[in-house]
Amino acid sequence: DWDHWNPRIRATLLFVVRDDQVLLIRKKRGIGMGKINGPGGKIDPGETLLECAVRETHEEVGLHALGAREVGRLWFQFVDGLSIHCTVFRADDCTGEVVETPEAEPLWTPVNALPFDEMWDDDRHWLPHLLKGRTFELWATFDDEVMLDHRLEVGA
Ligand code: 6OG
Repeated sequence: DWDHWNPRIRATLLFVVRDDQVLLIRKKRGIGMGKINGPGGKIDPGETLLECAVRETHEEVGLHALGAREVGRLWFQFVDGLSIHCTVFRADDCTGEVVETPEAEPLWTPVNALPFDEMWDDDRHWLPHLLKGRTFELWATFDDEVMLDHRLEVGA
Protein backbone atom coordinates (compact mmCIF):
# COMPACT_ATOMS: atom_id res chain seq x y z
CA ASP A 1 0.00 0.00 0.00
CA TRP A 2 2.30 2.76 -1.32
CA ASP A 3 -0.29 5.49 -0.60
CA HIS A 4 0.07 5.11 3.17
CA TRP A 5 3.73 4.33 3.19
CA ASN A 6 6.17 5.93 5.59
CA PRO A 7 9.82 5.05 4.97
CA ARG A 8 12.03 4.11 7.87
CA ILE A 9 15.06 5.58 6.10
CA ARG A 10 15.37 8.66 3.87
CA ALA A 11 18.41 8.61 1.66
CA THR A 12 19.91 10.09 -1.50
CA LEU A 13 21.95 9.08 -4.53
CA LEU A 14 23.91 11.44 -6.79
CA PHE A 15 25.23 10.68 -10.26
CA VAL A 16 27.80 13.00 -11.80
CA VAL A 17 27.73 12.57 -15.59
CA ARG A 18 30.56 14.17 -17.55
CA ASP A 19 32.18 13.41 -20.93
CA ASP A 20 30.07 10.25 -21.43
CA GLN A 21 31.25 8.89 -18.08
CA VAL A 22 29.30 8.51 -14.87
CA LEU A 23 30.85 8.56 -11.41
CA LEU A 24 29.99 5.32 -9.63
CA ILE A 25 31.41 3.92 -6.41
CA ARG A 26 32.02 0.51 -4.98
CA LYS A 27 30.61 0.81 -1.48
CA LYS A 28 32.84 -0.48 1.28
CA ARG A 29 30.29 -0.24 4.09
CA GLY A 30 26.66 0.50 4.94
CA ILE A 31 23.59 -0.74 3.09
CA GLY A 32 24.64 -2.44 -0.14
CA MET A 33 28.24 -2.97 0.93
CA GLY A 34 30.27 -4.49 -1.95
CA LYS A 35 27.81 -3.32 -4.59
CA ILE A 36 28.41 -0.63 -7.18
CA ASN A 37 26.09 2.36 -6.82
CA GLY A 38 26.17 6.12 -6.99
CA PRO A 39 27.48 8.09 -4.02
CA GLY A 40 24.86 8.93 -1.44
CA GLY A 41 23.54 7.98 1.95
CA LYS A 42 21.15 8.69 4.75
CA ILE A 43 19.93 12.18 5.48
CA ASP A 44 21.26 13.95 8.58
CA PRO A 45 18.93 16.00 10.82
CA GLY A 46 18.50 19.55 9.55
CA GLU A 47 19.88 19.12 6.06
CA THR A 48 17.99 19.13 2.79
CA LEU A 49 18.03 16.16 0.43
CA LEU A 50 20.25 18.12 -1.97
CA GLU A 51 22.68 19.00 0.84
CA CYS A 52 22.74 15.34 1.84
CA ALA A 53 23.55 14.18 -1.70
CA VAL A 54 26.34 16.73 -2.13
CA ARG A 55 27.77 16.07 1.36
CA GLU A 56 27.78 12.29 0.91
CA THR A 57 29.45 12.58 -2.48
CA HIS A 58 32.18 14.74 -0.97
CA GLU A 59 32.64 12.42 2.01
CA GLU A 60 32.75 9.28 -0.12
CA VAL A 61 34.93 10.35 -3.07
CA GLY A 62 36.19 13.91 -2.38
CA LEU A 63 34.34 15.63 -5.22
CA HIS A 64 32.03 18.66 -5.08
CA ALA A 65 29.10 18.13 -7.44
CA LEU A 66 28.06 21.28 -9.32
CA GLY A 67 24.49 22.08 -10.32
CA ALA A 68 22.97 18.95 -8.87
CA ARG A 69 19.21 18.66 -9.45
CA GLU A 70 16.58 16.16 -8.46
CA VAL A 71 15.71 13.71 -11.23
CA GLY A 72 14.11 10.71 -9.56
CA ARG A 73 12.49 9.08 -6.56
CA LEU A 74 12.84 5.46 -5.49
CA TRP A 75 10.59 3.67 -3.02
CA PHE A 76 11.93 0.43 -1.58
CA GLN A 77 10.02 -1.94 0.68
CA PHE A 78 11.88 -4.93 2.07
CA VAL A 79 9.97 -8.00 3.25
CA ASP A 80 11.78 -7.89 6.61
CA GLY A 81 10.16 -4.50 7.30
CA LEU A 82 12.93 -2.13 6.24
CA SER A 83 11.73 0.69 4.00
CA ILE A 84 13.84 3.27 2.20
CA HIS A 85 12.87 6.37 0.25
CA CYS A 86 15.70 7.51 -1.96
CA THR A 87 15.84 10.81 -3.85
CA VAL A 88 18.11 10.70 -6.90
CA PHE A 89 20.12 13.69 -8.13
CA ARG A 90 22.12 14.27 -11.28
CA ALA A 91 24.97 16.72 -11.79
CA ASP A 92 26.80 17.46 -15.04
CA ASP A 93 30.02 18.73 -13.50
CA CYS A 94 32.14 18.63 -10.36
CA THR A 95 35.26 20.12 -8.88
CA GLY A 96 38.01 18.66 -6.75
CA GLU A 97 40.15 15.59 -6.92
CA VAL A 98 38.51 12.18 -6.89
CA VAL A 99 39.91 10.02 -4.08
CA GLU A 100 39.29 6.61 -2.59
CA THR A 101 38.04 6.78 1.01
CA PRO A 102 37.21 4.23 3.74
CA GLU A 103 33.61 4.40 2.48
CA ALA A 104 34.03 4.01 -1.25
CA GLU A 105 36.22 3.25 -4.23
CA PRO A 106 35.43 5.75 -7.04
CA LEU A 107 34.80 4.35 -10.53
CA TRP A 108 34.49 6.71 -13.51
CA THR A 109 32.50 4.44 -15.82
CA PRO A 110 31.65 4.86 -19.54
CA VAL A 111 27.87 5.35 -19.80
CA ASN A 112 27.69 2.50 -22.34
CA ALA A 113 29.41 0.02 -20.02
CA LEU A 114 27.41 0.16 -16.80
CA PRO A 115 28.12 -2.78 -14.43
CA PHE A 116 24.47 -3.68 -13.77
CA ASP A 117 25.40 -7.21 -12.62
CA GLU A 118 27.23 -5.63 -9.68
CA MET A 119 24.53 -3.07 -8.87
CA TRP A 120 21.19 -3.26 -7.08
CA ASP A 121 18.54 -5.03 -9.20
CA ASP A 122 16.45 -1.86 -9.61
CA ASP A 123 19.22 0.25 -11.16
CA ARG A 124 19.00 -1.31 -14.64
CA HIS A 125 15.40 -0.05 -14.86
CA TRP A 126 15.91 3.64 -14.06
CA LEU A 127 19.60 4.51 -14.49
CA PRO A 128 19.33 4.48 -18.33
CA HIS A 129 16.56 7.10 -18.03
CA LEU A 130 18.71 9.26 -15.76
CA LEU A 131 21.47 9.14 -18.37
CA LYS A 132 19.01 10.17 -21.12
CA GLY A 133 18.01 13.20 -19.05
CA ARG A 134 14.57 11.93 -18.06
CA THR A 135 12.88 11.97 -14.67
CA PHE A 136 11.54 8.80 -13.08
CA GLU A 137 9.89 7.18 -10.11
CA LEU A 138 10.26 3.52 -9.19
CA TRP A 139 8.50 1.47 -6.56
CA ALA A 140 10.05 -1.90 -5.71
CA THR A 141 9.81 -4.66 -3.16
CA PHE A 142 12.89 -6.58 -2.13
CA ASP A 143 13.58 -9.83 -0.30
CA ASP A 144 17.05 -9.03 1.01
CA GLU A 145 19.01 -8.31 -2.19
CA VAL A 146 16.48 -9.81 -4.63
CA MET A 147 13.93 -7.54 -6.28
CA LEU A 148 10.51 -9.24 -6.22
CA ASP A 149 8.54 -6.75 -8.31
CA HIS A 150 8.69 -3.14 -9.45
CA ARG A 151 6.76 -0.36 -11.13
CA LEU A 152 8.46 2.40 -13.11
CA GLU A 153 7.07 5.75 -14.23
CA VAL A 154 9.18 7.87 -16.55
CA GLY A 155 8.58 11.59 -16.97
CA ALA A 156 9.79 14.19 -19.41
P1 6OG B 1 24.13 4.36 3.62
O1 6OG B 1 23.99 3.02 4.25
O2 6OG B 1 25.23 4.38 2.58
O3 6OG B 1 22.76 4.68 2.82
N1 6OG B 1 20.30 2.24 -1.55
C1 6OG B 1 19.97 1.75 -2.75
N2 6OG B 1 20.36 2.15 -3.96
C2 6OG B 1 19.86 1.47 -5.02
N3 6OG B 1 20.25 1.87 -6.25
N4 6OG B 1 18.99 0.44 -4.90
C3 6OG B 1 18.58 0.03 -3.70
O4 6OG B 1 17.72 -1.00 -3.70
C4 6OG B 1 19.08 0.69 -2.55
N5 6OG B 1 18.89 0.57 -1.19
C5 6OG B 1 19.64 1.52 -0.61
C6 6OG B 1 20.61 4.62 -0.87
C7 6OG B 1 22.20 3.75 1.92
C8 6OG B 1 22.52 4.08 0.48
O5 6OG B 1 22.14 2.96 -0.31
C9 6OG B 1 21.24 3.35 -1.33
C10 6OG B 1 21.75 5.27 -0.08
O6 6OG B 1 22.59 6.00 -0.96
C11 6OG B 1 17.15 -1.53 -2.57
O7 6OG B 1 24.20 5.50 4.57
